[in-house]
Amino acid sequence: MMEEDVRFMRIALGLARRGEGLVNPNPMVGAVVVKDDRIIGTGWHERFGGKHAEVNAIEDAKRKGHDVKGATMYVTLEPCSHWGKQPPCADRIIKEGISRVVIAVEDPNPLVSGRGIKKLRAAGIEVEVGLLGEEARKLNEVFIKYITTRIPFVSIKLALTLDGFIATESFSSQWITGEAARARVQELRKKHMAIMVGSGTVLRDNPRLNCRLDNCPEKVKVVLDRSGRVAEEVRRGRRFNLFEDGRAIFFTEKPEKFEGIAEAYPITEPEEILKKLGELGIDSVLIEGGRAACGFLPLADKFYLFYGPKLFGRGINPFECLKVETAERAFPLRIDSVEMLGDSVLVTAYPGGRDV
Ligand code: AOF
Ligand code: ZN
Repeated sequence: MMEEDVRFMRIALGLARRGEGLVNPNPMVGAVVVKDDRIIGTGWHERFGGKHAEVNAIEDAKRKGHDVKGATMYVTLEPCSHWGKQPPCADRIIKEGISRVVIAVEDPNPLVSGRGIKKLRAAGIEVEVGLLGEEARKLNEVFIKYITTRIPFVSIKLALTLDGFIATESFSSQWITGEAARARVQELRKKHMAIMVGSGTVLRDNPRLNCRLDNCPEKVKVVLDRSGRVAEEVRRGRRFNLFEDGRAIFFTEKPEKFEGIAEAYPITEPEEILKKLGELGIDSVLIEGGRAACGFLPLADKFYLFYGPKLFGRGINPFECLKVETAERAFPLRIDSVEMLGDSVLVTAYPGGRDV
């Protein structure tokens, strides 16, 4: 039976992933209802505020004419016990007469955190927790950080030459990585609610900072613009692509310059900027601005380093601010995966010495 359990939970994890980028700041959740070793219903949390995975799976089974009484449910996150935008899933599972629930990971939401499991057990349901827990935790690394700290999950994305430069000394940086790598960046933008860059990137490249995949929600574009140079350019009549969709937020020493132009907050320390974004309901930030990334290094949760097949020999090193003097003081990383993307390589890493 154990092998079967793993198989069904994997399917539930695959379903959960379909909600990526569409449910933030909620978790991605998938559920499978099984009876007599056959899947009779599947569901996932499809959009923020929408029905939860368990309810979608139960309703799917019923729509197909199945009786869920006595069935087993595989769900990637502990069923909720509280009233939010949706009613408590634990109550619905009990009411439907499901007799066994296999859960990948406990819900870290302080409003739930074990109460859903308790409720199910108190109703006589057999509950198992922890199957593929590591995968489930990784899938919801953004949700887990944000719901427990109210600080957004911070990813740093960089496109580098193999010798570690993001641009030449004259800031030319086009086409370091290939098409496949750039397509992956779109997926990363989908996963994160906000995209952050420095004003230098905006003034030089005039990026859209949007997500061009199907069904991708509009992004919050965060710009660090100490002296308000973007506002000055706007007043001179220059148009910036990042204003075309979504929401733009500037952190600046001169918020007054942005009056009538964009939402702006006083620039502070990186910690304070993240705290502010958390207060604004943003659960995740993808830092794309090469040099803007350095100040956020100690706060980063994940690194996406794309290496293109080029050498510059000299240029802009995005990690220059580290100024490491001796090898033992290096900024430590733990490599999670390495992928070939066309002619480029993606190294995904976490800060060293810290578990996900
Ligand atoms: C589940 N199944 O599919 C999801 C859960 O405002 P609400 O009602 O949507 O509740 C959101 C909270 O519920 C969220 O923070 C998390 O704790 C849990 N999400 N729970 O049982 C689901 N999406
Ligand atoms: Zn729920």
